[in-house]
Amino acid sequence: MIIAGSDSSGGAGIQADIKTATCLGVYAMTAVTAVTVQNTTGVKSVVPIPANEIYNQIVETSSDIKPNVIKIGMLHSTNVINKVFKSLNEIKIKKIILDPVMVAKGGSKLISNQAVELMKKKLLKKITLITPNLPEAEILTGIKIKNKEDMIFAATKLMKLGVPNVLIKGGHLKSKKVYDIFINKNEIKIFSSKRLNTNNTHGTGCTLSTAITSFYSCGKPLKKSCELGIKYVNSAILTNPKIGKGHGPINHLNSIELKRKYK
Ligand code: PXL
Repeated sequence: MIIAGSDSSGGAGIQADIKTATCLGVYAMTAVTAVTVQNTTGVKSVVPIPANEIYNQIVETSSDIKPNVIKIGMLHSTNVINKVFKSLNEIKIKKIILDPVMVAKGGSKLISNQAVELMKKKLLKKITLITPNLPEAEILTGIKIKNKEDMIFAATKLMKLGVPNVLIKGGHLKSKKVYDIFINKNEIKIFSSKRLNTNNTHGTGCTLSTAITSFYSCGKPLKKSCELGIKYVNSAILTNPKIGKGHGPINHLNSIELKRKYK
């Protein structure tokens, strides 16, 4: 079950989430939180879906088909966070992965300041894993992150706020390789990947959190799900279709092969 916003350009948000789950062999249900008008050059408008409708989408779909795991993306207001929180309590699914979406690739804000505070106070205690990028981790912890040690420090602070597992993504760090750090009370694992020099990274955060959700929903352990999710996103960036005039999309299809009869 994916709770997130729609991206009309198809590269991020719910569209990226459904493509990712589907290409990894997983069935996706959705609760749309907002409809954005955007293309690869930027967000033109954001229309929120009424919080009650978001609540209904979550409760009605889950009472029919029980989700294995829930992924949460864009939650723009305190009202939405409160209603999502209420629905999570009712449907009693314990495996929840939160991508704390704050800003779109072009710089548009996708969440209010009050909502960030409520996310910290309420939602972080309810989830299994959070997957912030560096700017999001900085906002949630108040820690300025300049290197791997700062990343670990910020991850520890997030654990103190009540999240048992943290994956901080290091794509924004000025480093030769990309370091993503997974941490919980038992271990610290640094995943290191090749940095790919391209502008076409729209939707990488949405895609990674849903890839992790997909692997986790199939029964893989959380750390392994993170490792495989990072691999999937890395391949998707490497084989990106080079379309769009701004931050282009990545290749969600990289995991699948078309059968001969459809060629
Ligand atoms: O990548 C963050 C993100 C999340 N959700 C929606 C988005 C974006 C970025 O554009 O549009 C709906």
